Amino acid sequence: MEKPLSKNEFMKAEKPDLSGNIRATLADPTLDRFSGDDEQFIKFHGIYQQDDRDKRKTGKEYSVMVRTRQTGGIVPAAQYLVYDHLSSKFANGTLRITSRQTFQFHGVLQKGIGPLIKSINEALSSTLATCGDVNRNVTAPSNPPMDDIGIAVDEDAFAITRALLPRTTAYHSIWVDGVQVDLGLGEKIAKARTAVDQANPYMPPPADSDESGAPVDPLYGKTYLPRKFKTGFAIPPNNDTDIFTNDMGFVAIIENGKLVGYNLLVGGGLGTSHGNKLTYPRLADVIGFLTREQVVAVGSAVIAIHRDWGDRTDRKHARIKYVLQEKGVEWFRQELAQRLGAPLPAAKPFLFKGQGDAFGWFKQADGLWFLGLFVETGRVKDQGDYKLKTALRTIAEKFGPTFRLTATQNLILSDIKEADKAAIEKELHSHGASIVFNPGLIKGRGMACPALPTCGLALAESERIFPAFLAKLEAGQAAAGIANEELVVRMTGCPNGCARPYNAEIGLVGKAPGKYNVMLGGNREGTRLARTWKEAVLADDITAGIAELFKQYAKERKAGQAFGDWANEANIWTAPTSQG
Ligand code: SRM
Ligand code: SF4
Repeated sequence: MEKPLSKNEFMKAEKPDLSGNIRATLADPTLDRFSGDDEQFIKFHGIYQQDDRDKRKTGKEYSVMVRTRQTGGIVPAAQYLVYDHLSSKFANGTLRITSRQTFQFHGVLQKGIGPLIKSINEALSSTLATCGDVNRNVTAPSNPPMDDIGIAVDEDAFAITRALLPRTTAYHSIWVDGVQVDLGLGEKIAKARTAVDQANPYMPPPADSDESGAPVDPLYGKTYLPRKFKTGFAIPPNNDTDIFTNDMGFVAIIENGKLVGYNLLVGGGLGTSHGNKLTYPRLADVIGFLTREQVVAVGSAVIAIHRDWGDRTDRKHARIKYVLQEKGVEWFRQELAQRLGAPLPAAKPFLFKGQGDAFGWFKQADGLWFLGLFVETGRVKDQGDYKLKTALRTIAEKFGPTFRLTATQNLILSDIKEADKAAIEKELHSHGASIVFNPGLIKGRGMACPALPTCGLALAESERIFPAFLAKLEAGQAAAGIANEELVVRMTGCPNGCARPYNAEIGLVGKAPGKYNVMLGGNREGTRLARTWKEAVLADDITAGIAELFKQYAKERKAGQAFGDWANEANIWTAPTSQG
């Protein structure tokens, strides 16, 4: 018997413009939340309904999280200043850099959503399709282009971003035209709608129309994709975007100093559910080679394969990684060839040598400078004497650098004049943020997802306990005589994998309050999955257990061998292991 389609499929088919009842809910001042199908529709608009989980005992306090779109993590200073202002006015006062190079606003109340999203659009960004069954934010190397190659990769990332945006007009009609507020943001943002649309790199091209004149999305059709879809770009040897974990990846191929095209990767994805064997983390397969001119056509064809072949009956099993795994790479190559009219040539050789961000000052190719900054768990905030948010606002106002969000939740300030370097450093030091320059190689490589109190899916803490957890691991390293050696540690509050623990050297995956599955054996290059070493362990027991492993590693390792590479081969696996 054929399995029935999932509920979301009916919902999308009924309202293909994705408008739901959002307008009516916003217009009703008595409502403090979205309900029914709208909880799903708002995701396509970049909004997640949440409640403060610390307060559940006394009743639910609703708010939303809003996610922006920033291809390659690029945020001009003027846009950053608008975000800074909005985060204080409409959100919880913080800005959260995500593991896919975007910003999230948390704790936005119902009446603030309209002005917030309208302002984001007027600041020349968007929240359209940063969530939902569509292509999400496109990641790309966050270091400023050092040459023509970096510039070309950024251009291609923006080209595919626009091509894969859904063409619904409901988004702009609800949030941009439909919200009537004077935000008093002065000249920092363009006001005229047409000028904004023309200047906004995230404005989707117009939709097609059907026989009745109703708008139709030429790529996504009426029911969009079976599930979310993620695209990234990487320039070897640095795998800073963790390219193998994306549904679709473009790996730059450079010959004689020139970008000749990309290798196409398809079928990565990390989300799993505890106890559901149909779900597992998977790294992408290398499919073939394409030229720059083919990026949009090939990217659209891959999306169309997910659209047509992804599982629309079980949302837990609906990502394109399952199509690759179950139908095979050869099947995928042939399906793609059929859609493109010819097969892609064989992939070209490439090699990743590491990932992670560099901290401190670096000279750009154009003679200007960029500054890599550590942002603990991606949270830009003022807390006590640590006032990173104020420092960044002052720097943006005085020096106007381009902000670049990294896929490890850190920040780069770029396009800085030599003469401004000392003043920028002073600004950060005087706001108690000296750590941003030199976090060490364990904090600087680490990542944790938001988890509690905002994430409705969290089973355990993550962001809030991560700094203390890393401090204990650092103490374990010191006791083993390997202080401050590079180590990729990532933690999530549930098995969805938002901070990508499944290919870390040490990955912690929330299983229950206070307990985590411990994954070991991923590598620094991000090209190997970790395996479950122990299940449902208390956080304190994990640090004690790993401290013992550090001692064993210090004794046994070969020259230059990383912890993850050692763990993958060492005699430490007591039980049959699984991935996820
Ligand atoms: Fe994620 C759902 C946060 C990157 C896999 N993710 C969520 C939600 C929206 C929870 C929800 O559905 O109610 C989380 C919001 C928490 C909060 O309070 O902010 C959330 N995900 C995040 C972020 C903010 C984590 C971070 O530490 O930065 C990242 C935002 C990225 C962005 O800007 O677009 C984020 N999520 C990821 C990644 C990593 C990546 O893409 O590189 C993954 C693993 C890769 C993958 O997609 O397989 C990831 N998130 C998930 C999943 C599991 C999907 C699956 O296939 O099973 C969910 C749950 C779902 O979709 O049902 C999820
Ligand atoms: Fe929430 Fe789980 Fe993602 Fe963490 S990994 S943000 S707990 S969905």
